[in-house]
Order: sequence, then C-alpha cells, then structure tokens
Amino acid sequence: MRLRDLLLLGALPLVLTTACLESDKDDEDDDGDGGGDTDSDGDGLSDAEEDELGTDPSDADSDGDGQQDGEEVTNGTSPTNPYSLTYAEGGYNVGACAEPPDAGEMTGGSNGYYDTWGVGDVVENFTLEDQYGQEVHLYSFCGQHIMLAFGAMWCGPCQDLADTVQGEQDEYGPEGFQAIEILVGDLQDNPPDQDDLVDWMEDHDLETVPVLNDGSYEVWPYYEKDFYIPTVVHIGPDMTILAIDTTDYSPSPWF
Ligand SMILES: [Ca+2]
Ligand SMILES: [Ca+2]
Ligand SMILES: [Ca+2]
Ligand SMILES: [Ca+2]
Repeated sequence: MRLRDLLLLGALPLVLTTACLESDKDDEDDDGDGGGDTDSDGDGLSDAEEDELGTDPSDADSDGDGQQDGEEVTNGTSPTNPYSLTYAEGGYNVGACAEPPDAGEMTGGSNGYYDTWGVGDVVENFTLEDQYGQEVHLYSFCGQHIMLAFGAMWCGPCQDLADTVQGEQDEYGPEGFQAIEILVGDLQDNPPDQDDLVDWMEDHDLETVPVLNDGSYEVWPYYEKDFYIPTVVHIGPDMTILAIDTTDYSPSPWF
C-alpha cells in the first residue's frame, strides 16, 4: 500500500508520516542513476554522491574556493582542495590533488643571502599575479609536473627560453605538465608592471602559460643558487623538487 493511500485512510500517525517522507527523499532513486536524489545544498551533487566524495552535503562550496562542488567535479578540479580550481583566463592545466601538500623545510643551503629550497623538498605554496590580473597559486598545479622559469625581460637567455615554453606546454601538457614564467625584472631591471607581463606573453606567444610578477622577490631568491638567470626549477606531481637552478629547460627527461 502506498503512503498516499495510508494517509487517505488516516492510518498513519504524524510522526511516522514525517519519517516516511524523509526516508523517501534520502533513499529512493527516482531518476534511476543509482544514488539518492536529494541535493540538499543545490551544488549539483546528491547527498549520497557527496558522502562518497568526502564533500559537505550541506555546503555548496566545500573547500571555499568560490567554485561549487558539482562544478569542480565537472571541470576535473578537486572540491576538497581550495587551491585546485579553474582559472577564468589562461586555460591553465591545473591539477586535482585531493588536499594541499604538506610543505617541508628548506634544505638547499644558503646562496649567500637566503636559505634555499633543495632537491627532495616539498615546497611551500606561493601566490603571484599573472598577466590577466589573476592571483595564481603554485599549489593549483599539484598533481602535474611543474617547470618554473624565473627570468627578467632584459635577459637574452630568458627571452630565448620563453620562446620555447609554449611548445613544451603543447607537447607535455596532455601528459600532465604546466610551465610557469616568472618575471623578476623589466627591460631596465625594475619591478615589472601589468603591461610588462602582457608584453612578455605576446612577444613569446604564451597562450596557456601564466606569466607571474615577482618584482618584489617574494619567491625567486629561495630558488636561486648562483644568481645567473634564467633560473629553472622542476617540481614533481607531489610538489617535491626534482631539479633546481638547472640547465634542463624542458620536462622531457621526466616524461
Ligand atoms: Ca549537494
Ligand atoms: Ca556540497
Ligand atoms: Ca569549491
Ligand atoms: Ca577546489
């Protein structure tokens, strides 16, 4: 006998009616997709799906990164990691680590001015502005092989390297790679401004590569060994340094 018929008969006490209605919401599979149908927070994932994913069924944006849980699943980013998100501009090859990595200590020794990162270290996140004015986080690329290329606009070898970076991105991106250009100086070796970042992108045909501004040396000194640029760093998918201030200007040895 259906619930409706019982109600018509007046056979059910109110408390049982309520229990039956809740039970129907949670357990029945009206659309036949194999899971419960209730989406309590309206983020596009049912409560049952959220239970499996480890997201919060009563919070549409479990990790608080501004992108809803269902949207993240569709886009292939992690709904439980606030650094894993889709950037509005640039088409960057972001990663989907379920949670941010656990950064270690710097073990690379001093370069005479600063302590530096070393091979095997799990690096800290950094956040710098890109050519579109977006705040870009290193940890957004956790899960990918990352190549950082620090340089300055006046530096010829940095220009030559920048000319090759989009090609490397196109070749290795589908295998899990993101190149990141980071400018520490403009043509006069002053801190770059937004127009400089755009010029660098356009001059070197960087279509899906962020150009970040580190004109205030927040990041670069801790990766610098000999104070010659460009300074290239390779970081593995688990955010461990594979090579630092290296002459390997391509990720090819790791693919
Ligand atoms: Ca939901
Ligand atoms: Ca949710
Ligand atoms: Ca989110
Ligand atoms: Ca996220």
